[in-house]
Amino acid sequence: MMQDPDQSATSLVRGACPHDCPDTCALLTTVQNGVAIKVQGNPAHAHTDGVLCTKVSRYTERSYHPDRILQPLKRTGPKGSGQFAAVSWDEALTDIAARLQAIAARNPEAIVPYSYAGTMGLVQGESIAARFFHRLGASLLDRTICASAGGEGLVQTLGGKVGMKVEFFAESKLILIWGSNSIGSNLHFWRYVQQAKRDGARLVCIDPRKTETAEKCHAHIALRPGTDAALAFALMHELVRHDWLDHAYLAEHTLGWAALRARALEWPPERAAEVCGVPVEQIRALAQDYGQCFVNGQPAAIRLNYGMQRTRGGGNATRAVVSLPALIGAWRHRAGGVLMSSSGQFPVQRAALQRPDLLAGRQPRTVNMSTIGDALLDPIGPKIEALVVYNSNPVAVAPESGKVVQGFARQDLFTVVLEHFQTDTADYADYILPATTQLEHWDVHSSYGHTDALLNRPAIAPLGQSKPNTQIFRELAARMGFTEDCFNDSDEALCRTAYGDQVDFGALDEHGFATITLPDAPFATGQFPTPSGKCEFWSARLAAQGLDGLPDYLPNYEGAGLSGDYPLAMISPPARNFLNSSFVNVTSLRAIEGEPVLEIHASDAQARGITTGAVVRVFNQRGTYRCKAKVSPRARAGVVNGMGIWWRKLGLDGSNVNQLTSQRLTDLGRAPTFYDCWVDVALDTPVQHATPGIA
Ligand SMILES: Nc1nc2c(c(=O)[nH]1)N[C@H]1C(S)=C(S)[C@@H](COP(=O)(O)OP(=O)(O)OC[C@H]3O[C@@H](n4cnc5c(=O)[nH]c(N)nc54)[C@H](O)[C@@H]3O)O[C@H]1N2
Ligand SMILES: Nc1nc2c(c(=O)[nH]1)N[C@H]1C(S)=C(S)[C@@H](COP(=O)(O)OP(=O)(O)OC[C@H]3O[C@@H](n4cnc5c(=O)[nH]c(N)nc54)[C@H](O)[C@@H]3O)O[C@H]1N2
Ligand code: SF4
Ligand SMILES: [Mo]
Repeated sequence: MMQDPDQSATSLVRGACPHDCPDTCALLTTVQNGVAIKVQGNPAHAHTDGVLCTKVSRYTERSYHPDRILQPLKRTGPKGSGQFAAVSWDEALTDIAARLQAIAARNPEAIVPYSYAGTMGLVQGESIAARFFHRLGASLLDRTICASAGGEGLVQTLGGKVGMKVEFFAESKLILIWGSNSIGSNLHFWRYVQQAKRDGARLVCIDPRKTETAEKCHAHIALRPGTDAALAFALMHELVRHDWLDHAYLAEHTLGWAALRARALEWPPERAAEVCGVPVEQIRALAQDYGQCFVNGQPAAIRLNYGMQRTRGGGNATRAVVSLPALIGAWRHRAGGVLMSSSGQFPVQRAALQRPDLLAGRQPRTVNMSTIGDALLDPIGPKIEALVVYNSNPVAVAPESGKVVQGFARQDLFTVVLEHFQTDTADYADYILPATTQLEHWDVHSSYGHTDALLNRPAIAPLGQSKPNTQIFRELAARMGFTEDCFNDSDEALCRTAYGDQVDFGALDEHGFATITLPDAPFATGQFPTPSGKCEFWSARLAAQGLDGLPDYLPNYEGAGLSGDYPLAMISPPARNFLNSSFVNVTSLRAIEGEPVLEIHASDAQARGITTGAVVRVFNQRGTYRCKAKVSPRARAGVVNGMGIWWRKLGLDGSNVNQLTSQRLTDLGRAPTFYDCWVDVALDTPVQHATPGIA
């Protein structure tokens, strides 16, 4: 903590942004007389550069929100009605422990933890919580809802969630921004892109939606959702045909080139143009740009993001795209290669934090969070009798909400939700337990968009009766009779455990961040963390599972152009002023987003008599969702964009886009296929707002 020189009651506290965002900014919170009055970016941290996004600049508005849950609540009305009464911590924890104990006595696997990245903190995420569920022998959770298709693609091809260092994009001469709306979702990366652009770099955006990022690039390839692998193969085809290939790099540092080459030759640009729904000239031009970087010895970089892996073939598409840099030897240069996630660069001591040894030989079943609707209604294995939800809002964010809601509404399900707010999920809880925010607790953070570790110190005391997740699970453990010493570890001690001696805690403590030591060009001479040490175009590990050892193009399950009842493809990418479903209840941010909106191309709108501002029904076999139409050049023909994950209860009709998404899983990584979704749209008569006071 830095005190003002005049020793007034004002202080600046160093922290880290906890949100699920690749930027992981370093924060400086101004505290006056115990009250946080301002949250700013830490200018000493290079990636943050003193700048925060609009959402987190208003952080105090979220933490001191009048709707913050500040005491334990017990349900008094029917599930979903949102009726609760305040109870004491003692009453809540005693009752919860008794309920869980009764279930565990029959079968601990009937208890399921449900959590994701509401906070990315390693301590308030899976530390004491994981110890608690391991000790209990509860079901394990497969945390697949965001990134596991792409993650698996990365692991199979490059060997881990590894890639270029983000700062070197500033020196690239060609940047492909692929499946990412960087200005909306990765703002600090965009600063490096602007630097490169000033120095003459060419920028190409590959995205079905004409985003604010696409508008600022030199070229935009608005392909159909889920067709990225076809585009990648056509690029390879052109690289082969023109011999824009780094033969030495291919020979020394890759595995399976002959086979990949043969597959690429099946993809002339004309074929890909047909599949992707883009002009063939665009594909040729992109191949030319990429190939010329090789010819001229200039660095070419790809910023791949998770937006392109939320369709059936997302894992394979990732494998195809992350194979590209090896063809032209882009990895030889520190400003060349690809970055999808940097999270694998951090030496996180997971076993020490999460203590899987507490399972003591038990092997509980694993429940996939992405199919929680089906798991609650029609379980594989023992029926789910209790859910403990923290750091997530599944009723809003999980696919096929109709089934998720039906599952959460089960009378015989006991649900505990640790939260800041009464979210859509909390409405279905038996108990809501008030959790602290990042301003009120300790944590330590990795990043998936840069390679600095960060420390978060509490800036203020917990508001009301709220407690950190860790403390809630400590107290629950005590009531369950778990006496292991590890439940007594303090949050500060857990912060030290997170990286053990792999990161200098003194540096973290002094500056609030510490850079992980890594080579500038990690794969300049191969040394991929794969079994072979090479970039694995062909994966023996996948082949051993009976899967295709090579990447391939797998068409979507659903979507425009496929035969069936629903003629439009729908994607539902993030809204700039929300963070998944977080911040939807912050009035000033919701005011910027306005209302839930469906962007639709003029031709698709005209065919349906739809104009901007009209209330429309968006529907398919899974359900109907009402929102406002916006006829917009941001939408390509045949694809509609349902923007943002609104809280269901703050939407027009008490639902959101996930009413329409399916529980089908991706090819690799068991992940959801949010953007592999067909729908139709029709004009609707205006409806009243479901919730009073939401104008
Ligand atoms: N402001 C804001 N920032 C966020 C988030 C947020 O909700 N709001 N969410 C955070 C989270 S959880 C994550 S995982 C990260 C990354 O989250 P991502 O989901 O990668 O989000 P975006 O960077 O917006 O990129 C998604 C882009 O992919 C495009 N897209 C959709 N389908 C396809 C496809 O098939 N192919 C291609 N090429 N593009 C496609 C969409 O139109 C969109 O512009 O962002 C994080 N940052
Ligand atoms: N249709 C569609 N659906 C999507 C996506 C999409 O693009 N389209 N994106 C998907 C992606 S990429 C992701 S990552 C998921 C995200 O889904 P979630 O991980 O569920 O993210 P959020 O919706 O932000 O909800 C996080 C919740 O955690 C709470 N929280 C934050 N900090 C703490 C804490 O310290 N303690 C406790 N107890 N609670 C805390 C917040 O108040 C918030 O309600 O959604 C997925 N769903
Ligand atoms: S949400 Fe992202 S951009 Fe905004 S402050 Fe947090 S890390 Fe930075
Ligand atoms: Mo995500």
